[in-house]
Amino acid sequence: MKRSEFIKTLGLGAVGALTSNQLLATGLPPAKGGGAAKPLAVGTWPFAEHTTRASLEAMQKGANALDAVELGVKICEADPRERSVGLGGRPDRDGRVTLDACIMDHLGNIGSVAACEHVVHVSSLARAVMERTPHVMLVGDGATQFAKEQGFPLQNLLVPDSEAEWKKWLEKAEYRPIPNVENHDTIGQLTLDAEGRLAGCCTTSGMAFKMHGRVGDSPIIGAGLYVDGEVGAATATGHGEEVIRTVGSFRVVAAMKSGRSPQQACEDAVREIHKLFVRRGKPWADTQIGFIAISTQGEVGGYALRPGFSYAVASADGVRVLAAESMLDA
Ligand code: SD4
Repeated sequence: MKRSEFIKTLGLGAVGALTSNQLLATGLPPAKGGGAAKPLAVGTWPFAEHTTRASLEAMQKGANALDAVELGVKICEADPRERSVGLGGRPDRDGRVTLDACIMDHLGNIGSVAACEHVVHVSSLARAVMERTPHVMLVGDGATQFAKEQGFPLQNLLVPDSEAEWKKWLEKAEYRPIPNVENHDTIGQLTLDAEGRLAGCCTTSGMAFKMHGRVGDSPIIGAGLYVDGEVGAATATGHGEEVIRTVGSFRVVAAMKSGRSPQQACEDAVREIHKLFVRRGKPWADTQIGFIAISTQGEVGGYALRPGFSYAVASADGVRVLAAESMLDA
């Protein structure tokens, strides 16, 4: 099935219809400074071209940032061809697909689920934790139980292609993340609506063939995602352990609060991660980290440890997929 047909099956036909007259440029330098007009949506990796476009369209029709960000990432979660998010995500080393997600709005409302099985739309489940419980995070069986109580459909998330890959992996059973290849599909998306409200959501199946129960940065507020309604928002992708170690997304937003641009703040955070690799004497050859950020003024930033990271920016100017600048050459 073509992607535009797939999007239509989700009831988002207008999203596909816009494609022909939108600008898609690959390999452009990242947008720096100079805020885009509101509304604005930014998301990690090339598939965010579709998810940010959907979010943008929704906001252009009056949706708020929170509804728009959830609507966008759900497209990716439902797509079985995206192999690190939602349905079709790669399993852990025991063959179980466990998903991580979190969501945050401009007021500091947060919700998160981690190591959650059998639920496609963990972004919506994270939002349900935020809006319908006194807690901010549910994990494992508790998250699935809550999903069931809330009427979320439960299903097998392991698609045949992922199962085949896992079986092949079992032949060697070597856990060695390969940047931009094996683990490149976490979606972190940030939205700024017409009223100036920010929201963000991060959703993933995490590192492929991880230990069962492993939780990455993506559902951890401050690590995989952070939103400050008066400053800006940031989200991360890549090697989650390193992002948690540095409280990466909070670090980016905190730097913006102290006057750094989104671009500078993303660069600072990547450099800090690299500095800790050096200080701890740990190798960084097999790792990738990427951050994206937006300010309340609509400025956009994106930066990575090494080449290969890209992100989509959707605004009234069109939808562009940008190759992020990186700290290392390779
Ligand atoms: C994790 N940060 O689970 C996620 C993986 C990822 O691009 O983002 N890959 O560590």
